[in-house]
Amino acid sequence: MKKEIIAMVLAGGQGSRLGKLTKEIAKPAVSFGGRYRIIDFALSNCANSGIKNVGVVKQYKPLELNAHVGNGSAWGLNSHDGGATILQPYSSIEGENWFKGTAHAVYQNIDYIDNYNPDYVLVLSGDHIYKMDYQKMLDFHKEKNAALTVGVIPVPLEEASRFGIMNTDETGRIIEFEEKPEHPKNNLASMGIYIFSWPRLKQYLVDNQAKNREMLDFGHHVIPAYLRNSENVFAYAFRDYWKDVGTVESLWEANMEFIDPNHDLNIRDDNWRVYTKNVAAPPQFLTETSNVKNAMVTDGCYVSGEVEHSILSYNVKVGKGSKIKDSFIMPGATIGENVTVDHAIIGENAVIHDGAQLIGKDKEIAVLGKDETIGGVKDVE
Ligand code: ADQ
Repeated sequence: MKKEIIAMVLAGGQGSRLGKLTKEIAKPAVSFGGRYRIIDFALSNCANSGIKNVGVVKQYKPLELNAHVGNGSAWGLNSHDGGATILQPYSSIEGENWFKGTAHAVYQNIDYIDNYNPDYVLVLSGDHIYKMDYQKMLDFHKEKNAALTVGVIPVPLEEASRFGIMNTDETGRIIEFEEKPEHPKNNLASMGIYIFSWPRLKQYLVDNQAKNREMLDFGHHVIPAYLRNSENVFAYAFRDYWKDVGTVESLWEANMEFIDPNHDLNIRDDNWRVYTKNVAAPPQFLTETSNVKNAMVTDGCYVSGEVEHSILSYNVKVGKGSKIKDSFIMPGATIGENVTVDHAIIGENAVIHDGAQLIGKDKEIAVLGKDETIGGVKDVE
C-alpha cells in the first residue's frame, strides 16, 4: 500500500531528567495539561496534517504507552488504510537488540516503513508540546529538493547546549551542525523533527550497518554524514510555540503556561484540535468550602480546598483547608486536608496526607513521584 509519507514517532527514551516522574513510565506517556499525555501533541499533529500512518517506536516502560495509544482511534488515525502501530523493541533484522539510538530505532523498523513504500519519512519525538502542520514542512522539503529537512527554532542561548545547534546560509541550507555543543556559538536549534527522503535515508542506514560503521543517532551521526557528503540538508523555520518538556522545570513551566487562556498554543482552537484517549470519569465537583481560581480542573476531581493557578488532572481529590498554588497535579492524586502544595508537580496516584507540605520555589520545583506518599514536611528535591 503506497503512501507518500508516513511518520515514525520516537517514544522510547527514558527521560532520566524527569527523575521520579519517569521511573515507572516512558516520557511521552507522562501526563500533561490535565487531560493529555505528552505524545498526544505529536499524534494530533499527524492526524491534523493528514498523515494517517504512524509508527510509534517504544523502548522504555511501554505498558502505559501501549494502553494509551492503542490503535490510534482516539486521534482518528485508524481509518481503513491508516493506523497507529506500536513497534516493539525487537526486530527480525538483528534479533533481540534494544534500540541503540534514534537512527538505529528507525533502522530496526525498515520492514514496517517499506510496507508503505513511502517517498518521505517524517521522524518525530514523542515528547514535545506544540502544534505544527507537517504538510507545510513537506511542501518546503519538496520545493528545496532536499534529502533532509530539519525543523528548527531559536532557543535561549543558555539552553542551547541541550539541542542540536546549526548554522544556515541565506537560502536555509544547513552548513554546520553540532549535536549538543558544550559551548554553543548560536541559538538555532533542531527540534528533533526531520523529513527524510526515504530511499536515500534507507541507503545510509543499510550501507553503514553493512559496513559496520556507526549510524546510530540522527544528531550525532546521520546529520553530520549527510553534511560531509554534501547532501541537500535544509532548515525549516518554525515560529510558533514549541517546548521540549524533558526536564522537571520545563514540564512545570509548560503546564503553567498552558493555564493561560491567551497562551500561544491555543488549546481551544477548533481548527487544530488536540486529541487524547478519553477517560470515563464523573463531572468535577467543587464543594461549598472550595475556592478555585485561574485553574484547570478536569473530570472526576473532588475539591474542598483552595486551588490557585494550578492544573488538577482527572480524578484528583483536594481536601478541606488545603491550598494548591502554582502546581501541576497528575491524575488520581489524593491530597488530604490542610495540605500546602506550591511550585510542585505531583505524580499520578500520589498521596499527600493531612497537614503535609510540598513546597518548591522559583526554579526549584518540588516533585512527588508516581504512587509516592508523603505524610510530613517534605524538602525540595
Ligand atoms: P534529544 O531529545 O536529547 O535530542 P534523544 O534523547 O536521542 O535526543 O531522543 C529523541 C527522541 O527519541 C525522544 O523522544 C526519545 O524519547 C526518543 N528515543 C531516544 N532513543 C530512542 C530509542 N532507542 N528508541 C525509541 N525512541 C527513542 C534530540 C536531537 C537534538 C534536538 C532535540 C530537540 O538529537 O538535535 O535538538 O532532540 O528536542
